[in-house]
Amino acid sequence: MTTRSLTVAAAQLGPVPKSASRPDTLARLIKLLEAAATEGAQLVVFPEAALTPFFPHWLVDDDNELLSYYEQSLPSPDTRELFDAARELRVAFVLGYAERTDDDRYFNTAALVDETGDVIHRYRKIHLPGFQSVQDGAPFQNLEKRYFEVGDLGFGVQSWRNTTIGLAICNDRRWAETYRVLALKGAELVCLGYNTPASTPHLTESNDLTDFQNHLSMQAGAYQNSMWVVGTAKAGIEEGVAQIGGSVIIAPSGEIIATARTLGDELVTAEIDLDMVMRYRRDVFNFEQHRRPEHYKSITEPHPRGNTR
Ligand code: ING
Repeated sequence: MTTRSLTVAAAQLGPVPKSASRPDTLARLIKLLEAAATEGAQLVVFPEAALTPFFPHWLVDDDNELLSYYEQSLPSPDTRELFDAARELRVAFVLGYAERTDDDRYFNTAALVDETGDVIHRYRKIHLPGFQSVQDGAPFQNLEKRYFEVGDLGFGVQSWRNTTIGLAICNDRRWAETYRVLALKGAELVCLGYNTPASTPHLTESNDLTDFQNHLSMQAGAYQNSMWVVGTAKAGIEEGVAQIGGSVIIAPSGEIIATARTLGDELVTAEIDLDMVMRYRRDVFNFEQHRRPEHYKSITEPHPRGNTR
């Protein structure tokens, strides 16, 4: 029996400066897409906020500037060329971008676009880190709670070719529920992008562990849910904020099978065996045979002694 293999690529981006025009940035994405197609990739995963600088890192007090960071449709005139290139190359892709809906709601969104250029699935980021208001004295901000609403689509999955894909975005990858909900819905491959500062002003204790905790989160999620995970960074120093790279392709075993080595535009490609998902779900994380949610009692019941002594 032939194994179900798929060639995937993490298309890591270096910084996208405020000074870059959309066509300039789109040209970088198209170049990565073409390189991925040359390497036989069938699915390319771009980072979170791939089309713009990660603008939650500062207070945008000019409304026109703020609105300029959102896409009102996908494809939009600014992204049409990427969709055309994908259709010509017959490569599917995941694109992270800031979404403005027709009724003026704002989300941190990722879209799955198939090899014909159709948007077949969309996810809106649920775990928004950071703050609603400016943190005085901080060298940079995280104002995602100011610029985005909490995603209202839940964690959905999408059948594509002979597999099932789930999407997540950045901070979602740190939460166990992200992977578990997607796995319970049948996802075999989770695609996510991230913009992660190498050091975060209000998280000083973990700042030496940023790279470790980046991979730890995704490796744990992949292993504990028997899923492939592709995590793609927007890396490098973007508008003064040093962001980590470390884009990866992680197997259901939890092993990192490919990783980025630079902080710039870099393609990380691998052929993955989708049937490894089924083997781990048969032998180790067999939810039906071994998982006992009915015995966990209510997960909201506080411990009688309370969880802080
Ligand atoms: N960025 C960061 C992330 O979750 C962060 C915020 C950094 C949270 C370090 C915790 C620790 O990777 C986004 N955009 O979510």
